[in-house]
Amino acid sequence: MKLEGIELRRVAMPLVSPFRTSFGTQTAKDILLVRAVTDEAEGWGECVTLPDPVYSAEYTEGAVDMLRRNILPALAEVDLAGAHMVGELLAPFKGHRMAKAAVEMAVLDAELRAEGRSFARELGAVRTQVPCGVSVGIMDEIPRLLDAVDGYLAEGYVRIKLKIEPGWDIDVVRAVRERFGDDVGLQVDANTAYTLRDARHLAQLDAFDLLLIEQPLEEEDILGHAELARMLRTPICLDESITSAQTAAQALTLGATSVINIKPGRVGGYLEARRIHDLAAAHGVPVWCGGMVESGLGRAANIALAALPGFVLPGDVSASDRFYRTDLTEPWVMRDGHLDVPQGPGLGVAPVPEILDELTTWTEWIPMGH
Ligand code: SMG
Ligand code: MG
Repeated sequence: MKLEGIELRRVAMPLVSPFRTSFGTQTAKDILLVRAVTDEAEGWGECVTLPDPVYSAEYTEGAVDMLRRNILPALAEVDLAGAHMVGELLAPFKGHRMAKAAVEMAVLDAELRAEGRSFARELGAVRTQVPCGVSVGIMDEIPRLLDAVDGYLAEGYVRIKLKIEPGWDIDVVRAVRERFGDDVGLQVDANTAYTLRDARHLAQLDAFDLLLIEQPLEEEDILGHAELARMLRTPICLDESITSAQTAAQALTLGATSVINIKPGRVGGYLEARRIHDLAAAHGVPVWCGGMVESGLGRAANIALAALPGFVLPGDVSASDRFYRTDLTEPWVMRDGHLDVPQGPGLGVAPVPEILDELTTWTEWIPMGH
């Protein structure tokens, strides 16, 4: 396989409704796509950065700069035999895992399409369908949230995740339990909004039999999470803190997390995501697939990943219409609370050309010949 060039492309995708988390409100996505063109096939990668460094240190303009300045020049220098080489080639550059992950995904897609193999097969999927969870944003008032949850349950989502922050937590969870009962799979995500001083407050969540509480404390506070874990019955699940298989191993050893949210972008790609899955499986620790409001491209790869055996909890893997009226690809449609794992070569889906053209705001072609 010979990499001929990489196209960077940004697409503007309006959200069906504002999505509010403890770090801000999103009303549209400005998605950075990476298209890898090889002599045999082309492949798509999706960068999951946000415009500002509010979820993690990365941000979209920074990713574009990194790709131009370091990542793509490093790949242009070698004969790239496949996606397995990308991580090692980029290891000299610290961090920037979302930018690295996007390129690795594009190269992997091109490679798999050329060979006629799917992401699911390559990663080790054991299921043909995955159950769908949905992440529900912070709202102005509880009745509106209850309506939203009601709608998602009616659509068939098998698990609800509530975004929380100080002032929007215990009462909200109580209201959801009172209205929808104890059988609904329910979990919460704080996106680092609390400190250890909130431990007794957060312990009130123990009354509601939640599947887990996601990332209550700061990204770097592994020991704080370990201490909090000893004070709560609700399992702690790290998201932001887990940036690699190495940090995952440390967090598990220290007792900071008993469940892991795996997001390929956050950890540098689907291959590192699989390593974390394998590590967690060896520890008997459940994992689930997180989401970053991906288009149909990133969603396809996430569905394939979520079909691995250790993904025993429903992920933030929802249908296209959870966020988008028009997706870049054919829409992902949920049936009976599940999505079908794509089986075609590579991602098994590609952007619809007319939709892609219409939503594109910028492109840049970077030749790779050497
Ligand atoms: O893609 O369904 C999705 C979003 C899931 O809540 C979600 N993601 O911290 O887990 C998380 C958040 C980060 C999203 S901000 C883009
Ligand atoms: Mg999270």
